[in-house]
Amino acid sequence: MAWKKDDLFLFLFIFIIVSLYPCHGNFSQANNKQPNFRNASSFSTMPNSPYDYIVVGGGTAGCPLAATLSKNFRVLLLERGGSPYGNNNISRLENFHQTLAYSTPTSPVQRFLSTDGVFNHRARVLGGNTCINAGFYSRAEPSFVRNAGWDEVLVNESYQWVEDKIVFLKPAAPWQSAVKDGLLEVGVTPFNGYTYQHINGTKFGGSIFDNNGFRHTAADLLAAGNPPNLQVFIHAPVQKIVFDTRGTKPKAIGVIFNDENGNQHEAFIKTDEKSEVILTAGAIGTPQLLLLSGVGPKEDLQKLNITVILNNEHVGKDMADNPSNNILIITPEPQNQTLLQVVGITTKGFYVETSSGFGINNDSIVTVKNGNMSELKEIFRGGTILEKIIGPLSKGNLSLVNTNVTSNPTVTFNYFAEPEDLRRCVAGVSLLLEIAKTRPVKELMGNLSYTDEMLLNMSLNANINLIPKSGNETKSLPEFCKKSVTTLWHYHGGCIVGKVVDRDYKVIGVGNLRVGDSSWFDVSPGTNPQATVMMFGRMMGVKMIRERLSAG
Ligand SMILES: Cc1cc2nc3c(=O)[nH]c(=O)nc-3n(C[C@H](O)[C@H](O)[C@H](O)COP(=O)(O)OP(=O)(O)OC[C@H]3O[C@@H](n4cnc5c(N)ncnc54)[C@H](O)[C@@H]3O)c2cc1C
Ligand SMILES: *[C@@H]1O[C@H](CO)[C@@H](O)[C@H](O)[C@H]1NC(C)=O
Ligand SMILES: *[C@@H]1O[C@H](CO)[C@@H](O)[C@H](O)[C@H]1NC(C)=O
Ligand SMILES: *[C@@H]1O[C@H](CO)[C@@H](O)[C@H](O)[C@H]1NC(C)=O
Ligand SMILES: *[C@@H]1O[C@H](CO)[C@@H](O)[C@H](O)[C@H]1NC(C)=O
Ligand SMILES: *[C@@H]1O[C@H](CO)[C@@H](O)[C@H](O)[C@H]1NC(C)=O
Ligand SMILES: *[C@@H]1O[C@H](CO)[C@@H](O)[C@H](O)[C@H]1NC(C)=O
Ligand SMILES: *[C@@H]1O[C@H](CO)[C@@H](O)[C@H](O)[C@H]1NC(C)=O
Ligand SMILES: *[C@@H]1O[C@H](CO)[C@@H](O)[C@H](O)[C@H]1NC(C)=O
Ligand SMILES: *[C@@H]1O[C@H](CO)[C@@H](O)[C@H](O)[C@H]1NC(C)=O
Ligand SMILES: *[C@@H]1O[C@H](CO)[C@@H](O)[C@H](O)[C@H]1NC(C)=O
Ligand SMILES: *[C@@H]1O[C@H](CO)[C@@H](O)[C@H](O)[C@H]1NC(C)=O
Ligand SMILES: *[C@H]1O[C@H](CO)[C@@H](O)[C@H](O)[C@H]1NC(C)=O
Repeated sequence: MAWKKDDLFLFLFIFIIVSLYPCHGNFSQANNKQPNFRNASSFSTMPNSPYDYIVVGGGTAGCPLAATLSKNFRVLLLERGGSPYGNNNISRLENFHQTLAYSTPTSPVQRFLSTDGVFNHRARVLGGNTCINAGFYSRAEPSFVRNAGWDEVLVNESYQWVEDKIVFLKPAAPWQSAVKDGLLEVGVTPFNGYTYQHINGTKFGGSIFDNNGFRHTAADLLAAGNPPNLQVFIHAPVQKIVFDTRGTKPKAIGVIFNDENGNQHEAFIKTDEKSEVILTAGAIGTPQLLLLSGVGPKEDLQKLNITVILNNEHVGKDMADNPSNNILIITPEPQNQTLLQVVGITTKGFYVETSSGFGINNDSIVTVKNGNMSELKEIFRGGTILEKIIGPLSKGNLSLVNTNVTSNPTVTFNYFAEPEDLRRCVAGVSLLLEIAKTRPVKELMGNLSYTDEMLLNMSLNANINLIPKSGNETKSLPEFCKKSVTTLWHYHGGCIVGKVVDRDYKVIGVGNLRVGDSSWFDVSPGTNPQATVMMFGRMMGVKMIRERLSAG
């Protein structure tokens, strides 16, 4: 369509202009340098001397971690997916929904269905979920940092390191401002303006989409690495971790990975005490890889004939995903597309966010309908206001279906198993219904007007999941919560601190192996986690360098 071409043109035009001038303010990263990486098959032609660190998974945490460690050490980063560069499905904000709906064996999005009956997605591309997510950026609540026992100064510096490179505070769109006013009207106060900080009340947060709707990703952070020390390979799915089991405890010594032609390679770390394999394959990929490598519940591993390296029943347990429920606001006119910009940080155990105008063309409507995907929900004029509960307290688990790393494991989240989670959802949906009645939101609806029951009913019909309905969902908010639940994709867990990893995120009972991603979280940090996941990658790298240098 012509408007898309014009849009691209405008973008290229601005890109060129910005590239020619020194960088200022919110446009400063539009000329990000593309980092160096190669296809995995070329690994065999590289000088194959051992590494100080092998980082598995070039995602949200893996990229900043590898870049940081490469300053002082020799680092290998292996990512199963391809390049995000030059792919407008990833780079353009307006393609967010279509890209999520498009899942093939090699696409940047890998769809999965949890046993709860809720469709979900994981990334398979350099940059990880920052290449397919909704871009919203907001720091963790101060108590998360305190509970983790982190050095606050280093935490602040590490957030700042990320923000300087790929985060933008862009002016709020009209839809987002209307919902902001609605939030203030129902008492989610004070208004805290534009900020990355987590403060009770209503605020506009940051985004990894810049003012032109162009996505910046964790892959861009690799450009901050030290090239002679940093080797990055794409299309490099790691099959398993290699252990030396001769000593008193098993030690990780390397990894086996495939290349894009299906050929197998091995890479090793140095044989000193300090070198490590670090898993940053995400909350699905990291526990999966531990299990495939023989670290996990003995009985489950033996059923698949996996040699047990370490029996630990907690690997893959405590999987969680914050349940999210929404209402749809239908408007007489189509709305411009916006993804999350405003957030209500309530004191009642939930957050409120909103998006609008889903930019879906007729072709993709057909695609989505034929594929009967969850994304069907977003075909209408208007927007959606959602609540997501804090935590959650409900936990599930993950287990292997076979020994092929390409297969999605079976994942269960047990949404609302804990009554407190359900209570928070009911409070959240009640507030959404109140927001829908505020003047600024009613103005968006023009002459249209809806009862609570109509709003709940529209949401139930639009949010496609495979959970059986009972027919009484619009009469009971707990039923509504359980039956219309969706994901905001903040799934985490599987390698919990104190159970699978220690407080330095080293795998308990195994040497030279660490976890560096959202799989160690027991709650999801902040209103949305990506800020803290990237910050953590940077912070852990700095900490590891400092510790090694001070140890001499
Ligand atoms: C659709 C969507 C929307 C979201 N919206 C937001 C938002 O607006 N704001 C926000 O803060 N958060 C959002 N999130 C959540 C956030 O993006 C994730 O929590 C975060 O990115 C997870 O980071 P991670 O490093 O744990 O995993 P990932 O970023 O997934 O990184 C894991 C990487 O490891 C790779 N990998 C996996 N297995 C292997 C293997 N065996 N070998 C080699 N590589 C492997 C994967 O391909 C991937 O690149 C969203 C997530 C999704 C999916
Ligand atoms: C970016 O834009 C926001 C919103 O207009 C503004 O408040 C902020 O000061 C800008 N940041 C910079 C560094 O110019
Ligand atoms: C982008 O997504 C569309 C489906 O929405 C797909 O047909 C197309 O091949 C994708 N392009 C790339 C470069 O992956
Ligand atoms: C870190 O940043 C937060 C938010 O700006 C601030 O409240 C806190 O005092 C900072 N901590 C340190 C140690 O600088
Ligand atoms: C890298 O591998 C991918 C996937 O097989 C392929 O499409 C691409 O052409 C390869 N690139 C190079 C430079 O060989
Ligand atoms: C495990 O090995 C046994 C004996 O070789 C075999 O009978 C069984 O089918 C194997 N199971 C799996 C899941 O491969
Ligand atoms: C959509 O954006 C255009 C261009 O910025 C603006 O003119 C128009 O008023 C917006 N429409 C709505 C419904 O906000
Ligand atoms: C924010 O709200 C929480 C309750 O959700 C409360 O515990 C906390 O003290 C509040 N923080 C501030 C700074 O008021
Ligand atoms: C979608 O299709 C309908 C009817 O087939 C047509 O009226 C409408 O203009 C199309 N919209 C777009 C954005 O192409
Ligand atoms: C996972 O949890 C479900 C439901 O709580 C339970 O039925 C199942 O046995 C668990 N699976 C594993 C491998 O622990
Ligand atoms: C793993 O699964 C993929 C995708 O289904 C398939 O192409 C590959 O051959 C499988 N590998 C093994 C070793 O079975
Ligand atoms: C709604 O229906 C479900 C399933 O039939 C039942 O378990 C639940 O108690 C009902 N709730 C109400 C409020 O009637
Ligand atoms: C659509 O969903 C149904 C379950 O509701 C499933 O049986 C069917 O295979 C799905 N079709 C496609 C194309 O995904």
